[in-house]
Amino acid sequence: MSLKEKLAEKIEQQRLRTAKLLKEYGDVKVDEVTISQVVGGMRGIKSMVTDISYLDPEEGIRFRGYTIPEVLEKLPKMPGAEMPYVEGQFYLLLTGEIPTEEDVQELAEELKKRKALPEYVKDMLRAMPRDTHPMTLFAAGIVAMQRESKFAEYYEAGHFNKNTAWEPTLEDALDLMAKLPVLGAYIYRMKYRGDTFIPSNPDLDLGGDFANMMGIPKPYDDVARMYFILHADHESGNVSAHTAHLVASALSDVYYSYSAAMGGLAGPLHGLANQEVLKWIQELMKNKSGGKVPTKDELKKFVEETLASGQVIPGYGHAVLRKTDPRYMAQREFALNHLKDDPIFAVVSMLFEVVPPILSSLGKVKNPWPNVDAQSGVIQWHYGVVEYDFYTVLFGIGRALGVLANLVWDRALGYAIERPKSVTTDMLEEWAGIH
Ligand code: FAM
Repeated sequence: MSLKEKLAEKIEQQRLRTAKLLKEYGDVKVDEVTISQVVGGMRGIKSMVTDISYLDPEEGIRFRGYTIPEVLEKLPKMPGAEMPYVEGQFYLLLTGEIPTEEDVQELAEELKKRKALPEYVKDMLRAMPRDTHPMTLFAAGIVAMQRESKFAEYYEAGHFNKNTAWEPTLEDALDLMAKLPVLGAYIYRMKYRGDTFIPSNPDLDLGGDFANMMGIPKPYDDVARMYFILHADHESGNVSAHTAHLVASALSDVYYSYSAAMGGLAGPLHGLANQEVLKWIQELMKNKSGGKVPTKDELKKFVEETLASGQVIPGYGHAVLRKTDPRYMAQREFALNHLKDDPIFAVVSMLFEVVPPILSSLGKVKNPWPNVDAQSGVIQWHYGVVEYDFYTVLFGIGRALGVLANLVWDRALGYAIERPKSVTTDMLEEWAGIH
């Protein structure tokens, strides 16, 4: 069964579930909302629905019900690879099923046909000042390709219909997913490697071809596969996923939606933490331990100094998670195999011992354990991707897997345009009994 046929079958079943909930149980209460949630970024309010991933505070992310160790174990791998095909993760997120090797090959072939980056995108990128931030180039490249949108064409032609709108959206999602690694690598080589574009190799899988276009030898292909799979999705309420969903709810196509999402991912509170970790460790090694791996006591002192100066320890803590992020553990396992002699990884490992007891002793930190970002920048640095600014682009390529799967389902289930209600401060004061 092709991916499209499989999706059509799943969508039909899911529509019945959603229709029943709406028709028979539409008045059932899901949550209550407090003033601190309304003022405080809507934190924790249950007000969105997605089946692509769910973040359990104790277990971490589950992709379509599977934990990270399960995903890494169950998804098909190519012979000789340590990490599964990225295409397999996309198939899982789209359909909810672990693909067979044949399913993966079919999707990989589909993506290969679609990966050519239009020449006008390259021309546009080259016309922009070379010191433009790579995320700006990335978002601009995505929105520039909006003219390719099959959904926009279908809508313009007056074909819009709630039953079929997911089909051109799937076409757009496949097109964009195929092109993002090419766009990312193009930006990297243009900006940081003297404008030496490496063409895509049509025989390679998504992760393998990304490593090829970046110009980085093995095992960077596995690093790319791991990075994209682990960053694929983190529920729908985070800034990038939510932005894409919101923009798409106006029936904007995936190009408009995903480029807007990248504006959110570029923000310091969202996509930048991995570079903060690296900067912080390198500052420690430069200023405190003469360029060498510090002793445990030196490290403890540095952690305490950072806290005393009012800064947070980057890479530690999480808004929802309450244990070590399984994405950290998966990357740590890889690093234990491949980065054993890397001095920065030695510090990362030592921090894993030193930081949690110190943060716990503060008594206010809800999660003293490391998050995904405590590890990912270090691995990129090890393989020569030393340009911090580029790390968010990598995140943006990976995050598309989940966000684009969500956008296909948004259309399939006919989710409404988002329009939460805002209130005034006077009203809050009145409800609080202040007036
Ligand atoms: N170091 C020092 N203090 C910390 C801390 C850390 N790593 N994590 C939390 N705290 C403090 C926090 O600042 C707050 O203090 P105040 O009450 O004085 O303001 C207190 O502990 C309670 O915070 P919380 O409820 O445990 O965490 P939040 O939900 O408010 O914030 C984070 C979550 C991720 C923003 C926070 O843990 C943090 O700033 N961590 C360091 C930066 C980081 O690693 N960000 C990446 C997050 C990553 F998962 C991602 O989204 N990419």
